Amino acid sequence: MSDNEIPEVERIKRDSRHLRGTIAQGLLDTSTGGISDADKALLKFHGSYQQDDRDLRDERRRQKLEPDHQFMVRARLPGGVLTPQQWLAFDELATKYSSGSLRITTRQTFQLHGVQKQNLKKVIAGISQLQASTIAACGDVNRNVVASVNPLLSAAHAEVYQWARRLSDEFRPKTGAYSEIWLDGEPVAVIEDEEPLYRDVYLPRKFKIGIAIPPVNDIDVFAQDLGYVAIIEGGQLVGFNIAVGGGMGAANGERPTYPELADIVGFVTPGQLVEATHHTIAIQRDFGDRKDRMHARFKYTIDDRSLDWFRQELEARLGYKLERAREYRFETNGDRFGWVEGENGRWHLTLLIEAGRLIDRGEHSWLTGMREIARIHQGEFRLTCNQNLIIANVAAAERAQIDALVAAHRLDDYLRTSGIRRDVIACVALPTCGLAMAESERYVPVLVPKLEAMLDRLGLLNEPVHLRLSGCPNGCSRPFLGEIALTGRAVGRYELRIGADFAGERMNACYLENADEPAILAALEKLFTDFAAKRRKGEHFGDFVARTGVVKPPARRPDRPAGVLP
Ligand code: SRM
Ligand code: SF4
Repeated sequence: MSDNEIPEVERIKRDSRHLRGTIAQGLLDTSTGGISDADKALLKFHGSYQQDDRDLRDERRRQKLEPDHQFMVRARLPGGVLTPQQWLAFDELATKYSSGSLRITTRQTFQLHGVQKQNLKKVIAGISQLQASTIAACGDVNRNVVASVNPLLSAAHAEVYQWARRLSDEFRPKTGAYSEIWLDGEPVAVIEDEEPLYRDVYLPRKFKIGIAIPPVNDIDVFAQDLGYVAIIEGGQLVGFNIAVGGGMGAANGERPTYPELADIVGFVTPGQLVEATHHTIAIQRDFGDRKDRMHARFKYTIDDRSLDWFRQELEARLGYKLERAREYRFETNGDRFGWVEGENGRWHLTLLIEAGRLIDRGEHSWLTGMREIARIHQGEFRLTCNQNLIIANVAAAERAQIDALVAAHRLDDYLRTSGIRRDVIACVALPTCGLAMAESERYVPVLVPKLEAMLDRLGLLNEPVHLRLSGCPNGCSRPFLGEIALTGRAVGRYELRIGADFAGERMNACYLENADEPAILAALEKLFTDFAAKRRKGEHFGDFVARTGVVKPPARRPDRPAGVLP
């Protein structure tokens, strides 16, 4: 391909000497708070985005100042697990160098926002000293591998977590650029096979892997490029069903892009997992669209060629046929709150963290509270893909002490919450996200009380309903899997979507386009009223609106005619 045919990002990757670019020099330039455009693209592979505070953008422009450049730093925490020592160190980095919060993401890791350029190296090096990393937390590579955090921990759950770690380590970039730039590693000559899997141009687009353990689909396994459904028989992990080609992003571009759920193509044993993953990533490396980034996700590679093509290509590379997928059943894609006892008699407490934002605000001293808990806690912490938090592995005798701290810092919202508040997921959006068209995280405390009042009037206050908010259609809160979802279109305007199921196996459909709050509330009031009056026993809201034909949720791949978008 000539340079004219490929997007700028492909050229930047190719010419970057395995992600080095001029990042190290750019960090030393004190004349600006930002870095060059090429380095911005490469920095993502190191786990950071250059952003600016959009609340201040217009005012700074008026004052002829450069934007308020700052950096978001995302950690790579496979399976979302961290120790109390790591917690305390993240807390210290956030308090010293960021805008004062730790943000749990929808891929069960931490983001720090508002880091100034002069502190970026301290933060990334600081995270690396914690036996953690930021490498490939963003960028066109395999990202943080997510895994179910079902607090009903068992030996099989622990094994699944180890596989998530193994995949995360195996498929992280191997370039020496990371240690040279952030850890003062000795520069080494760039060698040809520095990246045996990713080579010099990495993947065409981001690639996401997750492992779910039925019956809890808390990672939304079908939203992953490559999802594994763990199959546990008689308490033993026997293998994984492979689901390929999921993704949530949808944007208005020259070519339509759309959300898509992954489809199951077979089964692998634990011993075959790494090899199957390697070849799947390599297939996307070799066949993904490198001319059009809007069409470069793995879901489009599969849609363009078919699931059968993928299965045959994978089997040819593996040298054996995939086994047939095994039976499984998901019941929910939400989290389970409160204390749960594990198989070995240890306890796990899941806390509700609104939009994943750990901050001291109003009566909630969440950052301080978690610091105090981390100082005494002997087990570990687990971050969930629903932006919540588990204090895991607690001895029965230590529960009371943890409960007291949880109550003292008002971390116990899970005890008082409504059914709709319990399962809200909201992406970051304004003011840091450069792509946000509308509020999301900051809209939760405005919108949810209005919905609660409405549900209360109808006797539905405790009814669990999965609500997801996104500031744009990129889908970072996986909104297309919300029983109710709002995706931002413009300031104060959203697409209202309804009709996903309760377990992350069916997407929703558009009910209202470009709607403002009064229109959204009026529509939901009517739908909730019908739901209260006409639902079947135990029926969830999403299933009700799909069954009664209020919306027609999209068909999944094998049942959909070729070329028809979901
Ligand atoms: Fe995302 C881009 C935040 C999970 C799909 N996402 C962004 C950026 C980096 C904006 C940008 O490119 O400038 C956002 C930074 C906002 C900020 O200020 O922090 C951003 N995404 C997030 C997080 C923090 C949302 C959250 O509130 O938790 C999540 C971080 C996850 C992590 O730890 O790695 C996050 N993003 C997701 C998910 C959910 C998931 O992976 O389970 C999706 C949908 C699944 C998928 O990938 O298809 C998602 N983010 C996107 C997309 C659309 C990709 C596409 O295929 O079209 C973009 C835009 C892009 O890549 O061009 C995007
Ligand atoms: Fe930003 Fe859109 Fe992702 Fe929300 S969904 S964080 S607004 S890119």
